[in-house]
Order: sequence, then structure tokens, then C-alpha cells
Amino acid sequence: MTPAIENLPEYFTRRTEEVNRWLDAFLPQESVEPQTIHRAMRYSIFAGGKRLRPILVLASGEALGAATEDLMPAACAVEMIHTYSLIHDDLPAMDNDDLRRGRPTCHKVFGEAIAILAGDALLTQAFRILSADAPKRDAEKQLHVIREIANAAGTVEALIGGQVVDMESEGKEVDAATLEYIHRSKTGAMIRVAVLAGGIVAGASDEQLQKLSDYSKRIGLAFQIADDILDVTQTSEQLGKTAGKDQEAAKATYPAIYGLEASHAKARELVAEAVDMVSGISGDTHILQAIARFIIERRS
Ligand code: GRG
Repeated sequence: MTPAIENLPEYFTRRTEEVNRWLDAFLPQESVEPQTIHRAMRYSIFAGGKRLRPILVLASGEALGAATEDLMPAACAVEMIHTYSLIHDDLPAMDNDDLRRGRPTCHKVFGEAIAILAGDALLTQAFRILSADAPKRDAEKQLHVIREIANAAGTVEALIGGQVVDMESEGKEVDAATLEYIHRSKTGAMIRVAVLAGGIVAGASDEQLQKLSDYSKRIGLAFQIADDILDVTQTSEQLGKTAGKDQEAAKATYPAIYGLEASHAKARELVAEAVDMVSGISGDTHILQAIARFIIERRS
């Protein structure tokens, strides 16, 4: 049965608390030397993100029968990589932002050099926990997860590649294909790998992985379209980050190219397709379906 959308905030709160406990265990404490870097890593990780990506790892893995504790290394690694990308994106050399997750950005608090290193350290720590020894871990699945996450964080149709094309497109006329490439790579790749990693840990068949991949591509694009819409319709207070930045930087966005109405319609269509795709998987996918719907109903 599909849960009512009002149950999803409760689900998110419960899973966020769980993810936060594991993140706490996977990161060096602030008292560990050199303290500055550990304070900066923890400042950004515990600044209050939605935890969408780790929750997708859990929801996808558990839908196919994986145990929470087996999913947590991938869930936390994906959140660490996401947080590193936000820290670096906020730097003066990139988006130059003062506000993230409702608080001053990492470089505003710790300075640019430590913020760069905090991002580097979170990326490194992600692969450290992914590759850590554990008696119960299946080496083949572990390697598969590491490979997929490394690909998603990389340069080819992936996080860094998407960021580069996005930066290079600023102020230029961008066609629909380039816009889709940017979204698929910068935002979509990490969302896709979150869903896939859960499936891999659960031992999903190739057919199940394909369906998870199809679902994730649609929610990834819908998420970015929703993000573009929020940037022009919400305030900085509502978003916890500076609103209106895309327009100011003449960024390629869905509303800029297609207008607000068509962007809403496209996001709704993608979510409907995603829900359809994931309902075809044998397993309990009701949470994945609810998350797809939440992606376009969120307000921040
Ligand atoms: C620096 C390699 C590198 C990449 C930066 C993440 C990113 C790429 C840029 C941030 C700007 C942006 C609009 C990215 C699109 C992805 C996105 C909407 C990120 C914000 O994700 P949320 O809303 O954030 O899940 P929280 O704070 O809730 O985790």
C-alpha cells in the first residue's frame, strides 16, 4: 500500500536521526587532532540537510530485503560526497555563497583553505568507509558499490563533469540537450547511485537494477527541475540558501528555458513515470514511490 504523503515527513525524520548516528560514528570526533579539520567536516555534515541521498540508499536496499546496517556505509558515503560537493560549490572560486543549509557556509566559518580540505577529507573518508573491512561484507558487492560511486562522483556524465559544463555555460545560450546533460551529471548521477547502491547491497538482479536505474534517472531530473523552480519561487529563508542565484548568474535552468508551467508539468510527468517503473519491481517499493512524489512537493 502506498503511504499517505503526510507519513513521509515522519519517515524522513526517523531515518535522518538514524543516518546522523552512523555519520557520527563514521567521522573522527572533533577532539581528534588536527581538530580544525574535524570541526569543519562535522560543521557541514551536521548542518541539517534533507538526507535525501542516504535515505534513498536505505529505501531502495530495504525494498529488496537488505539489512539497514549493511546499507549504512554506502548511505553515509553518498552523503559525505554530496556534502563535499556543496562545500566546494559554495567557495568564492565557484558559486561564492555565504549561506548553506540555513547557516554560514564552511569557508565563511573556517576560511577557504580549511573548507577546501574539509571537502577533500569528506570525499576521502567516504571511500575509506566504503572499503573498510567488516566480517559480514561481501567483497564483490562492496567493489561494485565502490565502482559505481566513484563513477558517479567523477567527470564523465557525473558530478564533477556536470559542474564543469554548468560553470562553462554561465551567461551563454544553453540548448535543451546541454541543460539535460548538466542536470543528469551534476545532480542526477549522485541520486542514481544512491538508489543503485541500495539495490546492489540487497543483491538485486540485473533486471531489478535496470528498473531502479530508470526510476532514479527520472527522480534525479525531477529533483533538479524542482530545485530550479524553488530557486525562483521561494525566499532564502525558506530555502536555507541564497534564492534567485540562478537568475542572477544567468544560469541554464528549466524555468529559464521552458517557463514555470511547463517545468512543473515536466516534473510531474517524470515522477509519474518513476512511480510506474518502480512499482514493476518485485519488492516493497511503496517508500520509493512516496519519495518520488515528495521530490516535487518539497518546499526547500
Ligand atoms: C563542486 C564537484 C562539485 C560539484 C558541485 C552539488 C553541486 C555540484 C552544486 C550545488 C548547486 C546545485 C544547485 C546543485 C544541484 C544539486 C542540488 C540541488 C544540491 C542540493 O541538494 P539538496 O537540496 O541539499 O539535497 P541538502 O542540503 O538538503 O542536502
